[in-house]
Amino acid sequence: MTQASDTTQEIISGLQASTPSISPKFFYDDIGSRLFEVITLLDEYYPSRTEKSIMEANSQAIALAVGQCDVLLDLGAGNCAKASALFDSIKPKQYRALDISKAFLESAVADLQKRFPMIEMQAQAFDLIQPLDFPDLINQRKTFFYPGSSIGNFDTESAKRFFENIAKVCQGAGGLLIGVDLIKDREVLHRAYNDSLGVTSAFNLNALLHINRLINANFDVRDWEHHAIFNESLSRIEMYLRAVRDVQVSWPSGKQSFQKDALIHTENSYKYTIANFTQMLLDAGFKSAQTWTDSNSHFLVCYASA
Ligand code: AVI
Repeated sequence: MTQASDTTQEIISGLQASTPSISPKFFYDDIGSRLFEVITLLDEYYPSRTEKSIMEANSQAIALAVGQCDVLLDLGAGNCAKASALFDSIKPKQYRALDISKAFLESAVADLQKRFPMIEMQAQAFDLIQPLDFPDLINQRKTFFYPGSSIGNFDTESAKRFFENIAKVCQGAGGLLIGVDLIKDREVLHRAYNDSLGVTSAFNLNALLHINRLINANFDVRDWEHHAIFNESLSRIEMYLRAVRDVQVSWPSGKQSFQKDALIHTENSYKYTIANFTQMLLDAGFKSAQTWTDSNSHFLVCYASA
């Protein structure tokens, strides 16, 4: 099966499932990536700036925990800004940026290479659903970097499997530097995913425009509204698109009806406690975990040693 038809099949199966869903990876077309950048600037969306401030305030302690860094592997590197902010303290010999979009990554890495000519750099196209396998880095002490609470978009079983794989690839040396969002007052959480400017709403609705292009469908964003709630029992924000009227959507090989108020699930964003997050890392095979947080305990930065 070709890549294109795999994607088409994945989207159609999601739309036709008994609980319709769209994978959160379809948020990130050109517009979606920019909307996400705007989200990170919003007052209500505290995770990005809080993580940055924790990293800055504890840069020396983090560098000490990481120790020697032969290779910094930046999982979901984007514009590489978060990793490059660590270069002066962690001093990696090699930097490998991994992300789905290689073209975007290559230009970010090329710019970075000019600023840090001493660090050997590579851009590698990589989807995190692929097995983590770096045969060319065997015997190098690896530091994996996974900031931004992207781990929150995995369910807890997948997160644990992901940690097990990283611990295994580390071969008893190096580790994982990760940022994760913490459980907090539900109003604060609610506002972060229901901002007053409606940027998160636009980000969510834009997935439909992306899907239209990918499978040649005819979603009309005016038929849908953003819906985000905190599910306390599962410790996660759940994002949905809700039909504001009866809707029929079609694409070349099929169609799907949605009744008024029907939901399409678009994202989960799990929130952790410090204790259950560090326990998950230890259960996955890491030897120890050091943590840093902000004065409100809104966000956690953690280094798990392999
Ligand atoms: C990328 N990810 C960690 C963000 C989050 O908070 O789960 C995506 C996001 N969705 C809505 N706002 C931000």
